[in-house]
Amino acid sequence: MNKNEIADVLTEIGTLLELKGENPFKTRAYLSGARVLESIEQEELDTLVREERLKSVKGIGDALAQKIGELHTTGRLEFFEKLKASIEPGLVAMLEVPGLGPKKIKAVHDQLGVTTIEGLAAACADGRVAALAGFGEKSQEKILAGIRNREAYGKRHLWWEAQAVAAPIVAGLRALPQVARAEAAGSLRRGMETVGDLDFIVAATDVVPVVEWFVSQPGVKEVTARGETKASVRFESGLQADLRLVPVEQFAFALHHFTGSKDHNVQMRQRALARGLSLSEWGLVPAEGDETVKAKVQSAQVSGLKSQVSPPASPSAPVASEAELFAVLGLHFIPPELREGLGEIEAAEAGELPRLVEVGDLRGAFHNHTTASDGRNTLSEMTAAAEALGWDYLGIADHSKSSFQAKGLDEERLAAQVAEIRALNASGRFKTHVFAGTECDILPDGRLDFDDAVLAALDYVVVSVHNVFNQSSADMTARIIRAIEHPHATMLGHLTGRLLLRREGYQVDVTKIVDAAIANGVVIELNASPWRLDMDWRHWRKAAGRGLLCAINPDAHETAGLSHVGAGINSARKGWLTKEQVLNTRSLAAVKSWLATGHWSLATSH
Ligand code: DGT
Ligand code: CA
Ligand code: CA
Ligand code: ZN
Repeated sequence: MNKNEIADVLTEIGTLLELKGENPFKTRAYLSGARVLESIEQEELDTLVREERLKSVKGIGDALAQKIGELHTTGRLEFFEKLKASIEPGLVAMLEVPGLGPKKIKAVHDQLGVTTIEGLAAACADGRVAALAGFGEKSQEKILAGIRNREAYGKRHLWWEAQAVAAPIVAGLRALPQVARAEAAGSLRRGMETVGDLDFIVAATDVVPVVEWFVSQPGVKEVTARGETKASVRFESGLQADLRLVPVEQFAFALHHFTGSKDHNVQMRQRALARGLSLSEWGLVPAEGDETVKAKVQSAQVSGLKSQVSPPASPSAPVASEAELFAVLGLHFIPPELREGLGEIEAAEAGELPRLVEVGDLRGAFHNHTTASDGRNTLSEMTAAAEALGWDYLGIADHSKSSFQAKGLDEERLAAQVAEIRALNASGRFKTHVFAGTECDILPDGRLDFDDAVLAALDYVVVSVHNVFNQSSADMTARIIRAIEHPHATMLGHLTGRLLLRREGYQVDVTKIVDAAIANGVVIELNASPWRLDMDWRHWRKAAGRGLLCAINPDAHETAGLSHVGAGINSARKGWLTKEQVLNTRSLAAVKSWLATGHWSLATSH
């Protein structure tokens, strides 16, 4: 295990011990152990473990050193496994409810005997929670609202997490000898920010072994359907997956149909009908006589499946790929990300589809954190990771002083970091150039967290809202616009502050903010963190069409987080963005000159 994974385990141990009511000194030792690990470099940790010198580190005692060593070497910890097994799963699940920490969970458990989220909801509903010391009406309301949100949000999953489940399944399916083609379809393939369920489409010569393989994947908790052309499973995470098996000549039609979206499919079918053709998941046949409908009547009873629909009797136009399917209907290939029924068919007909930005176009990114604020890897670790990705530049934008909970840097620490970055660049240690920036808090009145002279010493400035979210839309919009108008603002971070499936963003007037950004030559970031994807893809096409420049920023808090740009690319593509509309596709030289002059003059050129 690497140091961040070990730190995660230690943090979880601390939380679980607190849940059990252990001595606070003991629980705190794990949490501070986690912080210590985050602040040293991976190589240093490797050496300390190898030379058995972990105990010599301040804040790491005998017991902790032994556990870190075990995790580092084996990736497992018996103590942790036993601890997890000793706690009711319902209590652990409660940790996900906003407004509930380990102390409060222990209180409701000990005093009300509540062991499940359902039990907790009932205790809130009849007022027993409010009556407990340290709770009250307000806190009871918040817990109940948190439980309801969790139910609503629990039905969907982050694209990033769904992709991590889907990728090995697609690879595994393709490796089966009976499988000719396999693809993940649905919202996952369209790059939606959240995914309801997974949809796999497989062309196979022999279906039984494929279904067998699919339902016995690790993490499958329940097989909800199993037939000759379809199987469905539910994973432990709650995520569900459908597998559909088709003959190879139907593959392109099935893949297109189950990729969706529904709106796109409806428009495609209308287009086919206008040409006298009927398009379905099985094929493309003459519309007259409508074989498709007749065929639907015969339904096979297969165990676990409600009904089974057969393909049409008359042969479909042979179509070997989606590209051919689009071509038959007089369209250029429409990338899955654009298939939302938002004008992509018209653009494909006119030959006006954009050449969408790709991960390989990115040459760096601007908004990233280090251990100086709330990141978990040091400046040199982050730079090494950027270099390994082949990036020409990496922007470091740690938090500013008002974000004290994130160890925001004050003027003095910021100056030291800038000096460190300049020295690192001068040393020639890495091929990747590091830009010195800040993620500067936008104060409640729209002023920035640093004085002009401090900001002027930096290569660039990301401005973001991190507190006082409850302003009116008008006040929040004015606050953000004031920051955008600041002469030192380079880009706006996470426009709405939303956390997908966890927290709605604050209310803002997006159009007004986009206008202000364009007028001031300020970039708006597409925050690529899989939890954010903010500004939302639905705004980008129009905004970029009016001249707004985008930066796809991973907001990485550790080296692994740099790869989150992949999630940002999905959203950028859904927003019809091209390489030219994304600042961090430009060369180092172009970005340097843009930062030095460009965005100031852009304003006057409009
Ligand atoms: P999700 O799973 O909620 O994130 O969204 P999707 O888009 O993956 O939806 P899903 O899994 O229900 O179905 C996959 C695709 O199959 C969907 O995007 C379009 C197609 N599809 C499913 N049901 C219908 C339907 O009733 N009409 C049409 N036209 N297409 C459908
Ligand atoms: Ca789906
Ligand atoms: Ca589905
Ligand atoms: Zn931020």
